[in-house]
Amino acid sequence: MAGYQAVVDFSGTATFKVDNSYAPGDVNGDGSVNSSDETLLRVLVKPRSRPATTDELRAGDLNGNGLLEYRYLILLKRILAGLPVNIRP
Ligand SMILES: [Ca+2]
Repeated sequence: MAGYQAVVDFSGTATFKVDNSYAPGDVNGDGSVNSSDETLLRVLVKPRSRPATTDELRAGDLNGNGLLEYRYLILLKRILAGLPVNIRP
């Protein structure tokens, strides 16, 4: 599971918000976008692959349409190459 664990020790009332942070393309959630993310995305876009986790979907869904699609591999390759991407829904 991507993300960080935090140990919280408190007394009384406390309010805190935990927000999963992710970067577009950081599919494995390790804090950087690299070929490992491309490898994982390549697995996840296959029709019979395991379902993506919520964080994997957020990071790999490069146009925000709620899906992981094969065409995102091309976008991810462009991101890795430092090239501009034109992301469309
Ligand atoms: Ca990564």
